[in-house]
Amino acid sequence: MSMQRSFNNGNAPSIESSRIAHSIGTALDRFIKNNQDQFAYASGELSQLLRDIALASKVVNREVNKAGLIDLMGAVGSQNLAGDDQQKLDVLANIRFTRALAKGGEVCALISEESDTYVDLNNEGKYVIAIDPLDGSSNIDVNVSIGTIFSIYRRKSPAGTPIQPSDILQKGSDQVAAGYVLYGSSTMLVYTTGHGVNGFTYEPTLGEYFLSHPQLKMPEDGKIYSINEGLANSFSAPVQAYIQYCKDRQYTARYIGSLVADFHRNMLKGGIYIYPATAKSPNGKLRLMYECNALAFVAEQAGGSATNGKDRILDIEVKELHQRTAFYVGSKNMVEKAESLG
Ligand code: AFP
Repeated sequence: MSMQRSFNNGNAPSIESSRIAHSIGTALDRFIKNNQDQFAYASGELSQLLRDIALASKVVNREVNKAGLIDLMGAVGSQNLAGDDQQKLDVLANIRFTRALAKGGEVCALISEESDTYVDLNNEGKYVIAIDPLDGSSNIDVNVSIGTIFSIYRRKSPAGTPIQPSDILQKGSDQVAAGYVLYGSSTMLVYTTGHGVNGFTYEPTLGEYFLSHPQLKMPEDGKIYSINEGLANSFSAPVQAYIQYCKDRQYTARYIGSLVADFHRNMLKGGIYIYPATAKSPNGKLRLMYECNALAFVAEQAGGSATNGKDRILDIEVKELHQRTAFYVGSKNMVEKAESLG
């Protein structure tokens, strides 16, 4: 068959090329380039920053995939500020992302779960990033899905001047982009720049992310609830009432203990993830700056909702880097129902 026939350039072909070779979709690089003019400050730096994150995630993905083979499982023997045992892969992922962002030069300050204070990168950089380099680390050693979560802000002070608290402690509603990487049965990068949510699946033999989930929408309702029910005795009465509400309707309980994985499933299928205040964590367990804000932005952009059980997550004032919050995120109607019992 001639090239002309198979690619439909001339007369109508009898066999379409798409039936012989499935289209593999738009590569992430091309997608970012094609959509660059959507950004308020379209100078190309935010595009480059997204590429840096994608590149670092590919390196982390490689390491996650061979963790069992090269002694990357297990704890380092230290704890991060939140008191969690640091795993080798936590530390490694933090190094990979920090290095990639430092090299890129677009970021002036990095806030990470793994660092007590923010890290100065390039003072000329126009962006601030908050990142959980490897979330769900208790799942590393047992080959269960884990993720990376990131939020990107534009700095408020002029580039080249000393970084101010107002550059660092920005509200979720100030995010210019946010997303996550899910290291699961396949690896996906999902992000938003405030113009909907797009998901890209990693093709390891080509070493590239391809658009697989354009303009993701979260179902308005769902039948999946994700909560650590083992802690139920210390949940407030309204949270217990909502769990009972789910049970009365025979909803499905699904809880991985990796926020990214639970969130991603609920976004695709319709569901709610709740991590409420508990006796052990009276302000909630999850971190506002590098876990909740990013997913709240993605959720809202996909038509979902994210609150602390009362207030919108993106409106919460940030007072400290490692601030915790209760987190209700998922299908709009489910979050509303859970809140209505409060
Ligand atoms: P780690 O990264 O320390 O494992 O924390 C994971 C996490 O922040 C989030 O991804 C999970 O949904 C949640 O904590 C699990 O917490 P519980 O183990 O208390 O249910």
